[in-house]
Amino acid sequence: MHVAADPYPFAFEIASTALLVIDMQRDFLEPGGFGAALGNDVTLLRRAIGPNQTLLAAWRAAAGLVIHTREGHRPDLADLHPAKHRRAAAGPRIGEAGPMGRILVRGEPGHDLIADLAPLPGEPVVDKPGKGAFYATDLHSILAARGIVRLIVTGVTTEVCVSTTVREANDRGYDCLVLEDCCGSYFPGFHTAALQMIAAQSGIFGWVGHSGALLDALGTRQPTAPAGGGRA
Ligand code: C5J
Repeated sequence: MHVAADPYPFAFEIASTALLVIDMQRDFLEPGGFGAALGNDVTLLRRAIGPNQTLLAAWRAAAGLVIHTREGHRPDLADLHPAKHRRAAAGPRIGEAGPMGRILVRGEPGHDLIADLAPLPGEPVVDKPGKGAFYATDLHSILAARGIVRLIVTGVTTEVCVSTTVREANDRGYDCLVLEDCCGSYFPGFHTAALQMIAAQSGIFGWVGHSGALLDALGTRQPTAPAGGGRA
């Protein structure tokens, strides 16, 4: 199977490819969460929800493996490096009380995945203390155990956790396709630049495409209604 992508079509088999949905958490996407408290416009991230829902439905229907990640820390913050803790001095810090519980702490409401993209039973959820999904997690083992060699990557934010994960995956030998409409950033310019960096130099970190092209490859894209509600 091939998906139209930049810099050239992405070849994959469903059985050896996982859909990796990065950090679609309430604290990043919901009004009143951590991201919003830092002054960010969460609508820039929420644009990715609908395309992810459509993609998840198609990928699940094709019996593809779905893995979700969440950025967060142990309640005792033992896995929070002081360097990470010190930053974001202008806003609420990790572990402090926020509108949806302690910020980016496992088990708190804000740490959870948004209801629109809730995992199904049996879909692995990887809790990660860092930006990259491979750092200090069992993601590599989960993928190896299932014979996964390619990743389709979506989620937030494009230039932070999506980008870091793709770079980590690249160095571990995975081919990654990042779907631009299924990712989001509080900074549109960073979103564009991060995607350009992935596909530049003949795909130095991977491929960039659109979910519509993947739906086409899976044969599940709905035909667009003719303009003006034309009749057949
Ligand atoms: C951030 C993330 N932006 N999931 N996390 O801190 O990209």
